[in-house]
Amino acid sequence: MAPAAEGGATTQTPETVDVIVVGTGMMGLYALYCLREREMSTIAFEAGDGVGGTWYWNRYPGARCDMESVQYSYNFSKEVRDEWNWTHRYATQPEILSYLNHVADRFDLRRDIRFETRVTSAVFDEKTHLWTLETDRGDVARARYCIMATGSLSTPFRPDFPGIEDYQGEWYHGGTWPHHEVDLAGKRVGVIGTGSTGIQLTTEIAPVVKHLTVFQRTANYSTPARNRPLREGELDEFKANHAEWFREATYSHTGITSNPPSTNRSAHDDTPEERQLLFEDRWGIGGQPQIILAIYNDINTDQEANDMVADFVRQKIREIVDDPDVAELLCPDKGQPIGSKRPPIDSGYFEMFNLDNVSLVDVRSAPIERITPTGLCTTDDEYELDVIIFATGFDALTGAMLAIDIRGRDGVVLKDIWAEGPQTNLGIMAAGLPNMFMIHGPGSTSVKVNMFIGGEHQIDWIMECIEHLDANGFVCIETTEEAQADWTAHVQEVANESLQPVADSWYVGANIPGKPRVYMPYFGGFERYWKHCDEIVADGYRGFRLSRSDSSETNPSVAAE
Ligand code: NA7
Repeated sequence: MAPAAEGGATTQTPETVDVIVVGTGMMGLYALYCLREREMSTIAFEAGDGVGGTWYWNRYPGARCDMESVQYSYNFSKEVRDEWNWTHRYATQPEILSYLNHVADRFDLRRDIRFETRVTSAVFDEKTHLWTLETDRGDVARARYCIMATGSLSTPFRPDFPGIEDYQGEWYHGGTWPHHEVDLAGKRVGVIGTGSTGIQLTTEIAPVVKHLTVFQRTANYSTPARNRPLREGELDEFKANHAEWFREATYSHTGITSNPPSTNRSAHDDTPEERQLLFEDRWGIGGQPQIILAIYNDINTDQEANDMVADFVRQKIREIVDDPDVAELLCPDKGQPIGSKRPPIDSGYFEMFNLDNVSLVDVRSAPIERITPTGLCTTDDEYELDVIIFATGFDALTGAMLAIDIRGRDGVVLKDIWAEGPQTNLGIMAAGLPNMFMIHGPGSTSVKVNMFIGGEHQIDWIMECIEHLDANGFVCIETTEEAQADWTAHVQEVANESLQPVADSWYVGANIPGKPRVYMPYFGGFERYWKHCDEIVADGYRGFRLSRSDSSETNPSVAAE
């Protein structure tokens, strides 16, 4: 224990390691594994009392992944693949959390992890080229490199409705669901929000609650998950053909393969009758959103093509929901292209509105004003509720990084440089923050690509980069402002070629009051992204400044710019 200085402050010498990893979700764990393989010293800080990140926190009833379990898995270890057997086409949260725990145990990763410890600040020292991180438990640790595996959807957002402190019922947020059993049976439950969380959760709890009131601000295009146990042989076949699958996924836009795949033609190439047949067929197959959203190759870019699919989903909603007024409310507006908000998949969501104990309240026309001691008030009515569940989403992609006081070279403060929206190079580094790497950062493929494939690729890139620096006597890598500006502009350009930025989604930060409206993920596709990353390396880390300890030498490719 370090001696206490006069006045009670400690003069503790911070422990110094090669790399600090922040967060031990899917990618924090993989980063730890890679560092262990390279015999680099490391500490990981984790806010939860267990590993798993998103899958640790989001333990609300019905939580499930909307990507096929076999594809939503690590690729780096054949052993893990061989020994782990997914049970369903789409895995539940507990199953995914068990998988991540299994990986942590298998590679003995826990011994480097400090649980229940949240990083509060990270400050770069230009003289020593070390980052100093502090935590809410008083840890002070230094490292040559930081890997910020802080998650894309890890900062829960709860609207600031007045009155919550006087509410006498129970309230929960999907993203911080308690570990203990929550008994909703026989209760009047209100769920605010109809994103993926709200859709999964309401469908699961509707049969047990006394009454469920769904407070909807924006209707959502949800399509059937048609989840089922994996068929005999299906898993073995996937494992046996993993290499081919991996190649196909790597050369794809999303890092995901779909069966059936896209027709690879325009929606305009088919007659209305042909389209209808195809839509009906895909609706019957169901599954991950691509099954329907990628039927044609212009759904994401051509408003008319998009309308064709959107109209079909609206037609389905009207067929399923008995009450025509409720059906109309559940139909998304024409101005919201399908796929421009994250598309949910469901297991009977629209059917749920035919139950007698379920009602839908439109809080777009009459917004929620306040929480009362016994429920909540909208501008035109009052609702008595025993339980309120906030399924109101997350401060996506930038929230977790901005929650840490990050200060880089020349006193650069991340909050200031991202005040008008995030700026990064490749979504991996931000100017002014040398040796700090982000996983799934804004400007990377992140949430638009299979997050295992995309994240593993980024970590492999970072490992190669650190090896390159160490092997060549460099102590620092930092993106140049110019390269960052170019990449950030490219991210916007690519998004603007599509319908992605049209809706008020968390992709553009529209769900968080006051957040700058900027399309944050990279929508150029995985193949284009990793090829670009490779080219940068092949060009001697083009756009990055590499320096030695006396700052005498910089990357020749930067000097030549
Ligand atoms: P989402 O998709 O951001 O959904 C949040 C929902 O909460 C959405 O329907 C919002 O309506 C609603 N919301 C937010 N604030 C309010 C207020 N003030 N009043 C009423 N309704 C509100 O979060 P999820 O947790 O469902 O899903 C996040 C991702 O996790 C998901 O996309 C998958 O990638 C997995 P809005 O649409 O903004 O009008």
